[in-house]
Amino acid sequence: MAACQTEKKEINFPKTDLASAPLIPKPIKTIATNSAFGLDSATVIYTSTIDPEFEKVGKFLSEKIKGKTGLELAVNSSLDETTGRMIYINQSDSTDLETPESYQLYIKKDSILLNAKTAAGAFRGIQTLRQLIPEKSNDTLTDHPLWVIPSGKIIDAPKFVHRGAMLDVARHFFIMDEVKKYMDILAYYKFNTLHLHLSDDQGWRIEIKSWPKLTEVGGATEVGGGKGGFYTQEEYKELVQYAAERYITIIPEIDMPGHTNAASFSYPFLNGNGKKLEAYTGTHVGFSTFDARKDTVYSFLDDVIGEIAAMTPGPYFHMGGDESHSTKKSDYIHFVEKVEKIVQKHGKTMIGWNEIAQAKIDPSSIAQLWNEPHNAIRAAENGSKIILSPAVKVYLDMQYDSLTKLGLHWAAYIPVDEGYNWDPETYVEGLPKESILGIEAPLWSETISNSAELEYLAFPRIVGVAELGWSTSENLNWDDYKVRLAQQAPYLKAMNINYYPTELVDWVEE
Ligand code: TNX
Repeated sequence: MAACQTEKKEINFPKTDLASAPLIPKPIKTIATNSAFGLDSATVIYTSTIDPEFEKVGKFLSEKIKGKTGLELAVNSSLDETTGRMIYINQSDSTDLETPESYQLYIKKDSILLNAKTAAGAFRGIQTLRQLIPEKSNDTLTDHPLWVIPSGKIIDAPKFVHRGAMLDVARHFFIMDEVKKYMDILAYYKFNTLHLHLSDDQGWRIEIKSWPKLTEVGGATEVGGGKGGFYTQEEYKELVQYAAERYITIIPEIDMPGHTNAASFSYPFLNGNGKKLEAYTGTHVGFSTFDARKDTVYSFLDDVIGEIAAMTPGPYFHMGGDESHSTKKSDYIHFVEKVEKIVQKHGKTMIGWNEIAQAKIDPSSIAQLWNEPHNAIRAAENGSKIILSPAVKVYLDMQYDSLTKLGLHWAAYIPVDEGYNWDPETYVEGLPKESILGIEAPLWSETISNSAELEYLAFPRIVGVAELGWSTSENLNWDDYKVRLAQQAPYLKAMNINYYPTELVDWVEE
């Protein structure tokens, strides 16, 4: 590492207050020291180099700083940089860093030190730093533009290990760039999981080489009669890679035994409802089912799950399992237990919607609560972890109110404050805190088909979900949050995010 010295000329910063910076999610602890770090073209970034991932995090930061300010900051430059201030991203073994995603940020006049145990922790930490860089530079303090970052100390760690968003690419297909854009913003707010709902009655969206008609036939439809679409295996791998660069895990979901019309329409032997198959482009649920008593259905699923598992480095495979209203209960239970074995055989942990708790699932399998607390509690009693996605609070496809155009309202209207004003740790009575893996916000796509529509429903509510998943219960407070949310407007606008400008928030104009 090159030696770094203070810039000769002292800058007289106006008094700053790190503690009132509009950070989302709110860190555990922030201590302001009322001075500032001046980010400018002479600033350099250094990182620990033992784990090469740290250097990648440094490069990611450099790129984002360039995008926001135009500054091009060198990362681990071998030149002897003696004039600039330094941002150092350090791999630390400090026992204060309790989780892999914990980080500490020390901002002083001449240096910024980011400590993390893992590159994932460093990555979460640089999001905080990005949020602290003002949109505009200050041109009056010195003879060149300076971005003033308030000084102080931030100690931070996530509340939940699982902080997710789900995107339904089955009802309407979303192209790669749309999914990537969503991931960019998720990363900025410290999400670590993207669950892709890859199949449903209206479409099958992932290429399976051993069963090509799934996409040739099942991929060609969507709600409303549009042309649908699908990801080739190469494209899916690209999404997985894009996610990994943001320390986001992709969870692939193939929904079954219900929600399977597109699959059965492609390969009719799968069908278990005895009815004539047609392509489906409406929005009803609960009419389709696989045949849970046919061996060939399980050989098919072995291929499908095997191919998807092989392309998915993350530990999970989601088998859906919701709303199988046309499957006999005994068949449903048999099916879930069979599929769980296949998922495990391919080295993955199974996740399913809360209905799977009716079966005798392995304690390692995970139940995702959406509508039946009793099934979540039952799964937890069996030793399973629970992902919280209660429809009345975090379904991003619910309308904000009766006047907002996009979305549904079968569960509730969810205004921005109501989506924020609940405590995931105490929400489900009788569910012990230790059983909660985390929180996830699903976005079903019956009424949306492009980024602008996706964003209108997701933003700003998903930003609140980020805070619910990360920040301690004591730090959750709507009045405090809404002031910070208002200050996200310049970022959301810069990212060209079509957010819903709720009147509950006094949005900052810039
Ligand atoms: C329920 S939530 C569903 C989805 C729909 C959604 C619409 C769940 C596990 N199933 O199939 O798209 O409602 O809000």
